[in-house]
Amino acid sequence: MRRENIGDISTATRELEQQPRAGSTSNTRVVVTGAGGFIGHHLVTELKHRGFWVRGVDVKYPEFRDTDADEFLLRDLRSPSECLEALEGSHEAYALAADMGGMGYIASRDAKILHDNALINLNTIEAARLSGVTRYLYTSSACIYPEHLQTREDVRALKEEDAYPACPQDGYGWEKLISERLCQYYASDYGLNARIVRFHNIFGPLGTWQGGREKVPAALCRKVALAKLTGNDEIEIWGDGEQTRSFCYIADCVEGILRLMQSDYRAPLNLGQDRLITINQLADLISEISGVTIRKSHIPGPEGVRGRNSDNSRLRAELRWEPQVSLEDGLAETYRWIEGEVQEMLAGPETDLQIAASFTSTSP
Ligand code: NAD
Ligand code: GDC
Repeated sequence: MRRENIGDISTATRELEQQPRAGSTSNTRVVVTGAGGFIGHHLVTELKHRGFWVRGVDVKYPEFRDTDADEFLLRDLRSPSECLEALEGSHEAYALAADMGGMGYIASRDAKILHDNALINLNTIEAARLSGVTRYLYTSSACIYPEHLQTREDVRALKEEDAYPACPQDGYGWEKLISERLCQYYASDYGLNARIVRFHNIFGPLGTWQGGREKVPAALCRKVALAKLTGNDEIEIWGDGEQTRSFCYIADCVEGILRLMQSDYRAPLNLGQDRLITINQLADLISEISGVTIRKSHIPGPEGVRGRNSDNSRLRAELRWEPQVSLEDGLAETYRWIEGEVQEMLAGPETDLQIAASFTSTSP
């Protein structure tokens, strides 16, 4: 069953909050902030599989599936008092809430993103300290790495120590870097047992695939699916498509988060794949999976860094593990889900068709 997005929190929507349910085998009470979002939703599901009692917190319910959380609180974490309610009584906290999106979103909202995400993280970590949380995991980003190390397609993979001297990407990256420092200061000054993970472009089913926040794997799956289902074989790609990235499947992301939380490793750690590919190659892979031939049209758009890859040496050394799912397998799952969503949209009312038509020009 789908839930509607809930933008603002009202008394009425709070009454929808779910009651605790049976099925927890661990006494550990875990809070996941951003549990209405892509990674948070999958993380909640996996924590439940592993027997934890889980509270999800977000300003909205998950968009595509019901949550598996025992309790789901609609709270705005920019508010200190709502953060205290969110963290109250918890033992472990995963801090995922953020105003975030792909390049089409973060490239043009520096002030709002830095302001809102700083409030979220300042309030969340303080509430965790006051609530006596024993383990805390903060989700940072590859966007904290200096832009001048990411100017070529054949970029050297980024090691954790490359973060300094700092010159992060956009207001989004600056906030992530300062919130990393915040975790480290809370650890040294207050003894907070904190972990910091730096994600590199995570993708998979149940992630945002339209509306402006989607990252390139979902955007290209949507465009290829539209090409297949409408017969218009042209898809638009921002830039010349020779920019490079690595992409990590959601199941690996969740596994990595849980391994890091269980470990004793406290410094920032990359979590991503280390296979570098161009955006044009990514489009070709998705086209192959879909079974439809596409024509690429390169148009101006926000490109971000020219190349970015994850150096996984420290990840392998510290967690004795690295992401396992191939890009092909991950994309096949993701494409299948997005094609189903697009199909549903095309079968929907006229307004949805108008949205679909607008996707033929996607430059923001
Ligand atoms: P997402 O946008 O799907 O989820 C973030 C959630 O935070 C959303 O559901 C949103 O409603 C919630 N949120 C925003 N403002 C809030 C507020 N004021 N109070 C409560 N909740 C609020 O993003 P995601 O892909 O699931 O990312 C999760 C975390 O990982 C984020 O911190 C993000 O910056 C980080 N990250 C993700 C990626 C990626 O590739 N997905 C890469 C690097 C870092
Ligand atoms: O949006 P993104 O996936 O974010 O874009 C990757 C590259 O794909 C960019 O160069 C972009 O121009 C190109 N691209 C081509 N066509 C399209 O239709 C499209 N849509 C999108 N979205 N991109 C297109 C991300 C941040 C995240 C997060 C991760 C960490 O940057 O936006 O918030 O923190 O990095 O890895 P990307 O990889 O630049």
